[in-house]
Amino acid sequence: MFARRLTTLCLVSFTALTGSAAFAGADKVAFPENWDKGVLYGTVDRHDIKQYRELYSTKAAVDAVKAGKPIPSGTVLTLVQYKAKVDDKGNVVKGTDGKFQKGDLVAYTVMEKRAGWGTEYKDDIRNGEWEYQVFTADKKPNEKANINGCFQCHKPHEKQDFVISLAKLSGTAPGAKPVPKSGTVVAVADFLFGPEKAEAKVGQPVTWANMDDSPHQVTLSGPNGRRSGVMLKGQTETMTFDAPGVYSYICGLHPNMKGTVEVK
Ligand code: HEC
Ligand SMILES: [Cu+2]
Repeated sequence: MFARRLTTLCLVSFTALTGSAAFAGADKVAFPENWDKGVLYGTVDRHDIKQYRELYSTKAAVDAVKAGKPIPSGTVLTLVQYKAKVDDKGNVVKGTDGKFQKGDLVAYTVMEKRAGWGTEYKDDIRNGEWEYQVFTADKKPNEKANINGCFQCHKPHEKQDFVISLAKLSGTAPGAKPVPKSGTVVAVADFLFGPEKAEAKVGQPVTWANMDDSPHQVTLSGPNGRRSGVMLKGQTETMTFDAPGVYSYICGLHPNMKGTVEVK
């Protein structure tokens, strides 16, 4: 009890000292008791972290997005994380449909939008009217969760109201851009860039093509890291390089996905 109070005090004074945004807003998000009564609008096989995920939305949000309207106040999106089933060697066991299978429930990550929320955040971090929270398998808020990280990773998706899986929610995956006839092609499949070390010529296009159900986003390393658009399944993104060198990049959505392009 005492230790706990001490931690809280430390947190408070740390925040006061650094002046950084507090994420007390997470407390506004209650455990979504009826998450499984909502709409299951997508599942994700996360090859990178061996998880199976289910995405649930309140029905009003699905109806609004399908009708081309903004996501309404009161929307709750619940991403339920499960361990993927693995064999005794730790390899994922796929079902007859080729997809991951549900193992133990790991956590619930939740985002909730309400009119008037978010005003206390600075523009460089604010995610509109959304707040984020993580709940453990026994439905308690996870006090160790990095809520700042939620805001940072979802922030670049401002154009789609910070919802990364919006295309799944609306049931539309917009048409792919054609792959240029010249240049280098890198396939993105099972959370890997292939080839991981690609080669290209100065000024020639390098095209990434996403085969995964999960979205990916090429993000060049370095201070001014150029970002491609977010690629949904079947979509491509193209970049050209004006100077020779070895360019390393990661996926902006799954930072443990890495690749390089050697430009000659
Ligand atoms: C490294 C980037 C990253 C971070 C950090 C992150 N997310 Fe996400 N989030 C994603 C991606 C990518 C998806 C799309 C589904 C998938 O691939 O699992 C997603 C999807 C979601 C969704 C489903 C709705 C949507 O936007 O598609 C919720 C809810 C969510 N995240 C909550 C959180 C919470 C809460 C946190 C903080 C604890 C968090 N996220 C941190 C990348 C991130
Ligand atoms: Cu990715």
